Amino acid sequence: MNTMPRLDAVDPQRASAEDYAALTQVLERYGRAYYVDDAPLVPDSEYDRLYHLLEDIERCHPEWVTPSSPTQRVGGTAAQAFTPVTHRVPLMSIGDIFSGEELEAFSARMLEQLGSEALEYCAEPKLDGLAVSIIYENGILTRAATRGDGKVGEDVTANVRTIKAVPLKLRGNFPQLLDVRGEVYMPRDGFAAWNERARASGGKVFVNPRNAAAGSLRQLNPQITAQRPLTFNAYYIGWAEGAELPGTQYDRLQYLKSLGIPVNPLVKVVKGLQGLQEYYAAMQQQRPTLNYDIDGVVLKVNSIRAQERLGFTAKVPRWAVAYKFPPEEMLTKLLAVDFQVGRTGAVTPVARLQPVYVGGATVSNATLHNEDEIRRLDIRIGDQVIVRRAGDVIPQIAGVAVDRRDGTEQPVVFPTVCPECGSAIERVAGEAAARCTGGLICPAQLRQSILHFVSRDAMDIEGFGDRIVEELVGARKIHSPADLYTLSKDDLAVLMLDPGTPERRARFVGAVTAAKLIRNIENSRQVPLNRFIYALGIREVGQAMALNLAQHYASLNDLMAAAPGELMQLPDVGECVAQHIADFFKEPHNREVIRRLLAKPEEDLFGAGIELISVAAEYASAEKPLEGSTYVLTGTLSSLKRHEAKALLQQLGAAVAGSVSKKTTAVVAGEAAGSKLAKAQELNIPILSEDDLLKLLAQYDLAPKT
Ligand code: 5U1
Repeated sequence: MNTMPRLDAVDPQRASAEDYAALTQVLERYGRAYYVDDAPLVPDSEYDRLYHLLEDIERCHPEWVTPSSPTQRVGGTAAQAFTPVTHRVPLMSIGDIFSGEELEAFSARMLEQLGSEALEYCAEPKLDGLAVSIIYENGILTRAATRGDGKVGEDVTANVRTIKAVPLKLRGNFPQLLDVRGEVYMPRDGFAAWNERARASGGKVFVNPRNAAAGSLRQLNPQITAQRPLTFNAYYIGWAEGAELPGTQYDRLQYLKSLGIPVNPLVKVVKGLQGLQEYYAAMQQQRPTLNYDIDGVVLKVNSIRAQERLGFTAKVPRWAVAYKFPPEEMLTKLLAVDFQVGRTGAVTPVARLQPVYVGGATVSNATLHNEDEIRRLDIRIGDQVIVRRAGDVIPQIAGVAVDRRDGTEQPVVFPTVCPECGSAIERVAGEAAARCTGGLICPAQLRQSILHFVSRDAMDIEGFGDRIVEELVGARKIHSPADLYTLSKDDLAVLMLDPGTPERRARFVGAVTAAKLIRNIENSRQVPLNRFIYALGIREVGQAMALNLAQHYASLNDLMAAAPGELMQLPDVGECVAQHIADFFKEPHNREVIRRLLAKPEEDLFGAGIELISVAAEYASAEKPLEGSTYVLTGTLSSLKRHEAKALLQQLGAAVAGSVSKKTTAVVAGEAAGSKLAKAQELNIPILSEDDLLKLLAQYDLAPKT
């Protein structure tokens, strides 16, 4: 079964000819899968690692190297289905570097050979797409070709013509003949939307935007390519006739822009080693906020005269390097799959991984979402899996390196009973999630319900984190959210007196903390109806739905008495959510918890004494001056909480969305705003500061009092 040699263990100096041949074959297979089939078997980082191992072996044994070695060609071979195109000037690849030391060596090399001319560089983001050459004759696009092996590529003219970012006709002072090189790529939002649709319709789901771009460009039917959200950035002039070109790389890019050809806006001229280092750091920081994947920066000597003096090696220019970021995808071993039970009983499989450094953090867990995802990935315990982590995004398993299997891998068995309470696990037809049927007798569901109840957008009771809630549920001090309100300092003191093992000691609650917790609980007793409804954790009732319900019903009793048919008369209430709401309030246990939450302590020993503030009257009478507009909130606001800002905007009739699109009226950006702010800038959507928002609210007497 296992055709792989122990490649992890190969020492280049001791490698046998057999190891070398096997490694060559593996790289050829991976290369074909990547370049020709657009279906990579391993992450790029793994390919790079094996490629560098092959280079090391070849340095020790030059006598083994043949012209067909993967190191002896620039890219992949041209596919048969497209007409081959011989590039007039080869499409070069570019030398990679991975460390600060290699950058210093590059800068020192340039300084040594060019003196002061080497001080100025054109620094560019390295887009993770597909390199193409596009030819314009007398300003008209006449041919586009992929890189192929650098000398011969594939004619993809019909497909490239469908990319709206690529002009079919140049404007301005264009040369008679222009061969422009650049990257075709798929923006992240387009990629996400494409995959979402593909998942829903059972179509082809792409592994990453690069693959999506490559797969789309290599469609034989240009009508299919036209439907894919591809775009293009130029980065080099390969050849030009009949025009005097500017003397620097940066000015040439600006010249291309003047012809109507898109160039990346983050391109910049920087000075010296420090400038190169700062640019790399800035791009690394910006990387998660961009709407496209970049895998490093390209650093080019800016002066074309200096570039010409340095020339090329057999494979790459001497005047440029690609300084790559740490990989966002890595291979690691799947050690086990655990099953976590959430607030509504949904059972989520979680992959336990051999810790691996990826996307700037060590990852040892990744969600597997649900049973269907396990089937889709055909993942097995013991597999080498591709872990992907980009920016702050939760790590995902992007795929399995199937060819690494040796037959010892074990299938993942989805449990039929809850791992926490032993109740049956059920899967409702048409739903992706499997659910534990234990309700609040299940400690996992109880813990999650309590955490939801105390959370910021619900009852906002500070200080009840995972650990304390786990202790209280484990010690049977809490059986429902109502029990929070009858907790005494003594209940918390039990935890103080019994710290137990060193692990439990970390959960020790001090006297001051205990007093603070009790105070926080007391302070939560007065709450707007919408937040209380949200806190109950009814399935599919998020903050917006809770507000919708609270605006309509003057009291909780009215809502509790509503039948599904009545609920469905409200805006945005569908059959499913109406049924969930009615089911929730019909359940005797839930009715009892609500009764206790609202009972006055002086009348009921176990009453929590929560007072609900009706919002219906206030909302019903208010004018809706922002009706029809959509706002997006991002970053941290200092004078009011995000949910408060949201509720106030909604009160004025605005919709508040979670993501930025062309339909967004404005984005309110607080401290440390990230990708939503970047997207707004890209789409030219007005951006409001916190101050602007307060001024807007103040116009309607809604600004919070300070
Ligand atoms: N941004 C950028 N990417 N990229 C890739 N510039 C750039 N230049 C390249 C390549 C292969 O090659 C030139 C140095 C010829």
